[in-house]
Amino acid sequence: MDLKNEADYDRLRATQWRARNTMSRRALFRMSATVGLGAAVGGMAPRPAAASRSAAAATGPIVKPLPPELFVVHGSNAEMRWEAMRGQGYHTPIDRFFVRDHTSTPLIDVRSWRLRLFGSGLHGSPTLDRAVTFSYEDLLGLPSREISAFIECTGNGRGFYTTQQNQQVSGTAWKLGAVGVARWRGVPLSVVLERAGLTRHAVDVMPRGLDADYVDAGTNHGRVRRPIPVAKALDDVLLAYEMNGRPLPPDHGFPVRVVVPSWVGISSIKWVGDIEVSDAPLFSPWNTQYYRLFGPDYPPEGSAPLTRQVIKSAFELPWDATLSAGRTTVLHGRSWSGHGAVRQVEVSTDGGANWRQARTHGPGRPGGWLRWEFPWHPDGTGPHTLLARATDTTGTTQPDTARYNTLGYLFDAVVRHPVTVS
Ligand SMILES: Nc1nc2c(c(=O)[nH]1)N[C@H]1C(S)=C(S)[C@@H](COP(=O)(O)O)O[C@H]1N2
Ligand SMILES: [Mo]
Repeated sequence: MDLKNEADYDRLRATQWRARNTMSRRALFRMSATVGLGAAVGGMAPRPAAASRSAAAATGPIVKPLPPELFVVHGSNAEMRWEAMRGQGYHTPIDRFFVRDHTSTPLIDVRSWRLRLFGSGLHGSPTLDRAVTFSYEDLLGLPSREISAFIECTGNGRGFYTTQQNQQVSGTAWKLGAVGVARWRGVPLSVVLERAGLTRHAVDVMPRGLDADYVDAGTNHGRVRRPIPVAKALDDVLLAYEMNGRPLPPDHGFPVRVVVPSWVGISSIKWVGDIEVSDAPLFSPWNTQYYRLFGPDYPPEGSAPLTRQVIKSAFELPWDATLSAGRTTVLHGRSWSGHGAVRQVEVSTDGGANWRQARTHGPGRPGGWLRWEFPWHPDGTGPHTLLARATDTTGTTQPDTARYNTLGYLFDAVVRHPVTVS
């Protein structure tokens, strides 16, 4: 079986998931209990019935329902349909937030869950067996912060390398729906690092998930983990336990996930179990063989490990939408960048020949997105191509083509969105 082939990979995962489900009744019960406890501790109304219902209905690696009007499922991943953001507020509701699982969503018992910090960058906790530990209640008792931030898969837009640029890339062929903006509440990672005894010599911090080992092409890479530099860790990284005002849902990292604003989605480790803090650089497959740029334009070991997401725009429209002729339709969309707030968006309704500025809703926010609209009166029936092109505060504008890399990361080019006027 070729595990680099997505279909093979997905079949294997489906088999593994079915095997797991035959023994999952106790896990489901545990989860309904844990969500109850989490909610009680967090001072919110418990939702155990809803949680066990959605878990019982799950037929794949993802726990929450994935109705086809909201999601396109790619194996263990689920992409949001952009038309599902039409009429929504600033944030992406949980019921339509994309999910990217390397294996499958684990159901974690919050009563026995502990966060463990260890490593040469801490005073007196060199190894995992001498780790500083925090329970869920410990974290809830620490100073908290709430931020709005997007989480976006580094491969978001990957499918357009092939469909727009005629280039072969490997990985999930996402359109633009592997992104969402949520309100995240939790403890700043800096607070936990200070309490754990951070030294002045620490350079890297590596959170690791509690989901299953990731096996790719017959190689077991161990549990999902990726280092972040201590400067970023101390800046704006959150250990989040709430999403949009509720306890984190299982698929998004319950009980606690890392949120690394503006950075590649892989940095935001879900179901975090331990964090290694080191006085020397750390490595994992996720900052060496994945999440670097490879290909003819790059050195053999790849680019430097990826950090910030690039600039993108999306219309809140179905792919191949049908629009009515003879009247004005207001087109809506959102643009975002990991390098700074979006400051301007232009739209073309004629395949890129003419561009006009979209009307934007308030100023852009770093780490978030900017909503915009554009009234359009189509001048004829038939197929049309809509384009949106954003510029951020660094002066970067979306290019016509994205720079090729074999793993199809960081697609930033203007997307050609087909519609039919009839
Ligand atoms: N433990 C763990 N963390 C993880 C992942 C994972 O599979 N396991 N996937 C990563 C990737 S690649 C992305 S894009 C985001 C997706 O977050 P979401 O599923 O909440 O949208 O989580 C990241 N954190
Ligand atoms: Mo991702």
